[in-house]
Amino acid sequence: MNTPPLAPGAADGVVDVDVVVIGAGFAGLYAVHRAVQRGHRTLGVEAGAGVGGTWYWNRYPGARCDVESIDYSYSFDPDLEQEWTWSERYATQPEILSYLEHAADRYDLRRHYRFGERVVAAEFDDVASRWTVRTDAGTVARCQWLFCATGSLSAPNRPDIPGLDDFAGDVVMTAAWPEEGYDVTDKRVGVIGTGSSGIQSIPVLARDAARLTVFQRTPNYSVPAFNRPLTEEEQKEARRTYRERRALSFAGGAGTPHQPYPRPIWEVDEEERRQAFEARWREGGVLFAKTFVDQTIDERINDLAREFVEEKVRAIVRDPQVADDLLPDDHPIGTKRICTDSDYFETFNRDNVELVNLRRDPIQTITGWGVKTEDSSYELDVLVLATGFDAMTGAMTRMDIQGPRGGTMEQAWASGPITFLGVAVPGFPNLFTITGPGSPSVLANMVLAAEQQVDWLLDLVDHCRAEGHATVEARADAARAWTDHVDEVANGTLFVRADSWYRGANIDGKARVFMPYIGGFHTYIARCEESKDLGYAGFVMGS
Ligand code: N01
Repeated sequence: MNTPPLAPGAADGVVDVDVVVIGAGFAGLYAVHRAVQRGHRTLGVEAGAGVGGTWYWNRYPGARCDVESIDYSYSFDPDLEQEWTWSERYATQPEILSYLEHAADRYDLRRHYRFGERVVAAEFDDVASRWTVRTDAGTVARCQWLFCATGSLSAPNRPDIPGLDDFAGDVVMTAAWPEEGYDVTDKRVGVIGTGSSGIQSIPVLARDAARLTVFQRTPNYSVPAFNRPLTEEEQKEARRTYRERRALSFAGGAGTPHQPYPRPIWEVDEEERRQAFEARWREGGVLFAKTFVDQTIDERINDLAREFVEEKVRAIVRDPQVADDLLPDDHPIGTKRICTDSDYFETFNRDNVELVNLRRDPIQTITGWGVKTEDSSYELDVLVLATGFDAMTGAMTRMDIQGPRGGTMEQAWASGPITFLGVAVPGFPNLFTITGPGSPSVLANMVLAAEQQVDWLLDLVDHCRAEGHATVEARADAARAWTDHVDEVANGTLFVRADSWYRGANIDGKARVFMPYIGGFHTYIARCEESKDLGYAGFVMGS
């Protein structure tokens, strides 16, 4: 294995490597592992003090993955699959973090990393064909290939609410939960935000808090996880069938082995339709969005799915007004990611929990003592911000990335991210994005999506080396055509009817462009292979 010459290293204090990988989440760790295996001198840089990425930062109570644990795990090493035991259907944040720590130790990855350093800038030198990467700790690294495994949901959105900085109590963000934990016992807690992070944390916070006030601007669809420990039998079965399960995941649209109901909805009677919805509801969580084929394309099917879920929610929530307030009326079901909860709707039956509908009674200001809405006041000890992320592009545009012809990434993506195959950006040679915009990313299984992209990109790097090319860059026309295709496919679905973070709609001033590729994981892989078979069509190489 190669060890990068870590600081102070070279005489001028600059770390000189072949590959820099930004990030130590699932994608970054895998990129470092594979790059080192292929003989590249590799440096990883990570802002967190340890590995984990999303699972390092999002330590809020109740944090879990909404993809089943046996699917949301590395597939590249069958030995790793056999030796690791997932204890529950949906893994908790601590369990996923220990899995990533185990992977980091098992493949000896930590020694390639600098932790606790945030990359703030990167600049490409056209003459030397190298990136210079700078961190906030003063590290300067030069590399030929820059892999940005910076995460799709890693740039937290701190809302611009008047008076927020005046609040005298504690403000905690779900996306940057204190590492030592935060105890809400006997405190008056306010939660702003009812996306997945809010919906997962609210039931757990409610158990300990003296009072919990939920400030909801937009309700979301949520389906219970029906989480439970995996039995020994299930664990054995998972180990026995991992290969088939992975094959199905790579051949599927969303990177998991689950398929929609085998018959089209219009060929089944009402009884069978209800049973199909009920079965999917009981499977739990986000999978409900794909009970029937075309559920997020055909509004009539979507309406039937929506009605089924509404009935379920109304049966749980005792106060009909609260139930009404908790039900979305602004988007087709599944066109924002369906949340996966444990006792979310039941929590609103508790005496110590109150829902504030900000659409009826908006926040006017935050004061030293709490939240003042137009009609009421709420005294609080703690404010929890579950207010989401500048998704898919934020982590990239918050760094000062300068291409060789003068433009920054922020400028290049001002009207929406433009990429070829979601991995390369015209004007930014030798820079690659992993699970970035223009790729299936958040609409697939992030772990398998990262593996596929990293392997494909390292093949591209090897190809360049073998052919004596120092640079590779996405062609502008190929990137335009791919980005138009990403847009066109999204426009054929109901997803464009939702003001979601998929479309940048949660961030003021952000371009409204549907960012992930919704054509399916399998289709995307085929497109990547097609380009490779044609000698990496869509790229221009230079010496
Ligand atoms: O963020 P979100 P998230 N005043 O953007 C509200 C993944 N994830 O962190 O919709 C008042 O969904 C905002 O309201 P509105 C998953 O892919 C997965 O919860 O803008 N409210 C919204 O309610 C998920 O989709 C898991 O009107 C304000 C909330 O904050 C993605 O991450 C767990 C506001 C933000 O919701 C993001 O989820 C967690 C303001 N000024 C996350 N600003 C699992 O695997 C924002 N809001 C289960």
